[in-house]
Amino acid sequence: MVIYGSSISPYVRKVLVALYEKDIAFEHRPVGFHAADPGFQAASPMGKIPAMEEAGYRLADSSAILDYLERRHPEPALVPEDAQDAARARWFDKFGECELTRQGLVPFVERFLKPRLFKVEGDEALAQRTVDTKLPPLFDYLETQIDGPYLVACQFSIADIAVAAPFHNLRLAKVTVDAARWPKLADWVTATLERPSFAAAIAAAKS
Ligand SMILES: N[C@@H](CCC(=O)N[C@@H](CS)C(=O)NCC(=O)O)C(=O)O
Repeated sequence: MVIYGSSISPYVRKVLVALYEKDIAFEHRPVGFHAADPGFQAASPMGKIPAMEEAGYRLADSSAILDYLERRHPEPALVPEDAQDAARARWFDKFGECELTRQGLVPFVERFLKPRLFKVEGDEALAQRTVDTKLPPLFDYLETQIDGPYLVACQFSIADIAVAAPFHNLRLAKVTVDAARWPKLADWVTATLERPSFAAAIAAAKS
């Protein structure tokens, strides 16, 4: 299996974490979005990362890839068995993408990506405004949802993967979770990003 996409992307990180959790062998091609690589272009119609290819089967989108991995390699399960828990895990996958990553990428792009990668000045006012006004309501919500080591049921799942993934980008943007204001969230983020699967995915981005 070939996985396309730099793991600096939270969406690529989701896929790498699932692969490590399930102990699936893969070849990683850490291309950027819209890369010229023909294999990547064939796998990702919109040029977004991540994408994958396995024996001629091509797929883009982190959630779609996670679904594929779950069906092909059911153990250990990353989607709970119970119908309500499974749907709730999917909700957190959506929340992770549509709310948290969408907002979290703003300070990441302005403070990290633009100056470090694109060598242009970021919009610090926009970054700070997002940190001050857009992220706190999302952190408030998560604080009410955490009651133990995992977001859903008694197992590590796609919910934990999708919600924790953007927090590494937030760290790179010097955004931390204030433990005095969001104690459960702060602990959960620390513990989840320390899992071996997340540590390996984060190390892949550094190299
Ligand atoms: N829904 C997609 C989102 C992927 C995505 O937006 N990736 C970003 C990188 S973090 C990208 O490729 N952006 C390029 C673009 O939007 O054209 C997924 O979950 O994989």
